[in-house]
Amino acid sequence: MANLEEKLNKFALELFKIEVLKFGDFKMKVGINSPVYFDLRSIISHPKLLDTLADLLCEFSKDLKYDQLCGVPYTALPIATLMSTKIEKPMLVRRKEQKAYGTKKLIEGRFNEGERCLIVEDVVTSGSSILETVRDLRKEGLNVTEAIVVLDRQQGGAENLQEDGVQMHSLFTIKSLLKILLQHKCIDQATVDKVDVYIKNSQIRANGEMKNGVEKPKNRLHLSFTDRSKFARNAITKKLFELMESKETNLCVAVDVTDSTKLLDIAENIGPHICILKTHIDILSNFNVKLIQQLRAIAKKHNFLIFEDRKFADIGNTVKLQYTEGVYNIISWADIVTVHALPGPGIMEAIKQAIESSENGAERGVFVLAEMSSANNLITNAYSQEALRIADQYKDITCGIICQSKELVSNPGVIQLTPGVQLNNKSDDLGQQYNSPEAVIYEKGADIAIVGRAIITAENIKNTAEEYRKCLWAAYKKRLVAG
Ligand code: S5P
Repeated sequence: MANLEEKLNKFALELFKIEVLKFGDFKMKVGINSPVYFDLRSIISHPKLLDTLADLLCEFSKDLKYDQLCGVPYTALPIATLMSTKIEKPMLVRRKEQKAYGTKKLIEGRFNEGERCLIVEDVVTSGSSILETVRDLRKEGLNVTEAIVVLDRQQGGAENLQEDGVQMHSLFTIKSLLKILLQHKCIDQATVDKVDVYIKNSQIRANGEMKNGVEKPKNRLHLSFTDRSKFARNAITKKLFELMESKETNLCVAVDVTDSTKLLDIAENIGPHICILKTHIDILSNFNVKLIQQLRAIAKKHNFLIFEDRKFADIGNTVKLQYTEGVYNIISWADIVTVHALPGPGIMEAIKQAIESSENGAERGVFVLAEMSSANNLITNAYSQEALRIADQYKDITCGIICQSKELVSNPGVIQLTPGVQLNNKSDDLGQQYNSPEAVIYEKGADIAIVGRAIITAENIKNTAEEYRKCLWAAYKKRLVAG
């Protein structure tokens, strides 16, 4: 019978064959890029291998003393299940989200206080996922001191777990795994060297901070717009960052008026105080092409961008036509437009193709709506995350994200815009919800505040725009200092 080491060698080669290990440049949960990625999720498509893995883990943990098993969701759940049936020990499941109804239990399965629970996990980087599970289990009175994992990426996870009283046992370390692959000529020495350097430079604390080497990218909330312009991923975003800093304004005014003359009049008055003028061009009752020429001339004179808040939300082909055709011919004059992610990536592809084939190619971009300001809107957290993913996929055309919470935007090259801003009111009578300029920048993380009626219905529009500009800019400065 083969000994454990031989079995592990064989298993490592099987994992390589089914591409559980990938080499390249991968974005990790903790925020630094890795030259190697270990993705065990696909093992459920290889039942024989899954079974072998469970056998290996059972053999590997045979001397550990425990009463219950608990797999960290999701990848380790089927692994823990198999182990549980093989060794006939009961298993617990920790929910990722607490149930909103019924028992509101976080831990499923029967247990007694004080029982010892062994954690099962696929891969450990900082150890934070295991620690989340450990905390919930301990809250219920379980005794958790040991974890068994398939791969230790050797980035500080073992030490972080140790600090919290959890000892980690791993089938493979990244180094032992690469050694096997090198011996069998699956990878070359250069790859091993690259991973070695990466491991040395990317030791992580449980809270995600780096211990040494490469620093985590600085939080965008504490970087100036000038510094952030260096992270801009397209020409229009860079231009916007630069004009914000040079004009000292992070104010976008929503000029929701129905008369063209009024629109131009307001544009002229607020021009010196804004970085963006936002239109809903279809609410004008007397739209004409001349208006567009005049509006663009004012934008040029006062150096602001025009943003048509079209909120495209149809299939790609229709959106392409809506963007490039019809009486409004939006692409010909709007620097930026808004896009809902609801229809999926096709909508971004449509806009991208339209931009690429237009004369102004490099000077057009989109804001993606990831959250809305209206009460009881139907956007869920999962939807917002998917919207961000799609926006990221189309970084060449994405300038920013329209949302209500700072957590959604982390990349310093992406601008957060937040509407629902007023000093005097908390809401309107159609579901709009307001926050103060200070709160929107400082607490909600907006880089640009979108202000509508608070300014355009004011008695003195010019002065009010100036007041909001000052207030918003001061909040931005305060946020910088706070970092
Ligand atoms: O979630 C959103 C997204 C947008 S773009 N909530 C919003 O209110 N908006 C827009 O911001 C809305 O279409 C309007 O033009 C502006 C807010 O106007 P206000 O008058 O309520 O400040």
